[in-house]
Amino acid sequence: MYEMKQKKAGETPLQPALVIKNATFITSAAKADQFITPTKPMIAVCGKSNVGKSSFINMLANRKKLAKTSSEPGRTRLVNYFDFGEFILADLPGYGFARVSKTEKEKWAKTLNAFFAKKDQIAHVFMLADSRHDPTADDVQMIEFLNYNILPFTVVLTKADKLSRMKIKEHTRAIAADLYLGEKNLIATSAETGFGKTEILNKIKSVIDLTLAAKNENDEQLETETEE
Ligand SMILES: Nc1nc2c(ncn2[C@@H]2O[C@H](COP(=O)(O)OP(=O)(O)OP(=O)(O)O)[C@@H](O)[C@H]2O)c(=O)[nH]1
Ligand SMILES: [Mg+2]
Repeated sequence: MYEMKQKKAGETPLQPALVIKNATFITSAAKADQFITPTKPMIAVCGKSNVGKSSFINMLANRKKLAKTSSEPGRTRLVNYFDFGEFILADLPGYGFARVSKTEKEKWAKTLNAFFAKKDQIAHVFMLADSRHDPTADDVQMIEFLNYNILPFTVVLTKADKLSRMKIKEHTRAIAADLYLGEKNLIATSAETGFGKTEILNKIKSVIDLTLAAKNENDEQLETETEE
C-alpha cells in the first residue's frame, strides 16, 4: 500500500525487480563445520537479538513461519539457511543479549566470526537495527567489524510501523549520522506492514546481478589463463 502512495518520478518502481515465489528452509548449522557452501549468491541477515531478523525473513518469503520468531530474545542460536530461489539467505544468531552466560556469548562470537571469515561466500549483509532507537554499542561494533572486513552491507531499520512517516525519516537520518553512513545505505522496513519490502527486493536483485557478473568475469579469466 505504502509503495503505491510513495511512487513519484525517479523513485523506486512499483513492481520489485525480484519476485520471491517459494522460499524454503535448507538447514541449520550450530558450528563452522556445519556451514554450507552454496553456489547461489548468499545474503546474511545479522543484528542484535530480538531486532526482527526472523520476521524480516518471513516478510521477504511471504510466509508467516518460515523462520521461527519469538518474543523471547535470543532464540535463534543457529545459523539458519533458506533457499529463496535466486539466492540464499542466512539468518545469523542475534548478538547483544544480556541474559546469557559468558560461555554462550563466546560461542556466538566464535560462530559469527567463523561465518564471516568465509568472505567469498557472502554477497551482501543485511545488518538489522531497531528504527526506534539509537544504535547500541553492539550495533556499532558490528558495523566496525563489517567495515574492517570489507563486507558489503546495508543497514535495515526494523519495526518502522511503530513510527510515523516523519519519525521514520528523522530516525533514518540520525542513525545514518551516528553510524557514519550515507542515508542510501539504510532502508526502513516493517515486517508487520511490508513497508520497505520493494526497496529490499530491489537491493537484493542488484546484489545478485553484481555477484553473478563478477563470477562470470572470474570464470572467463580462469579460462583464458588455462588456455595460455
Ligand atoms: N511491530 C513490529 N514488531 C516486530 C517487527 N519485526 C519483528 N517484530 C517483533 O519483534 C519480536 C522479535 O522478532 P524476531 O523476528 O523473532 O527477532 P529476531 O531478531 O529473529 O530474534 P532472535 O532470533 O531471538 O535474535 C517478535 O515479537 C516480533 O513479532 C516489525 O516489523 N514490527
Ligand atoms: Mg530469530
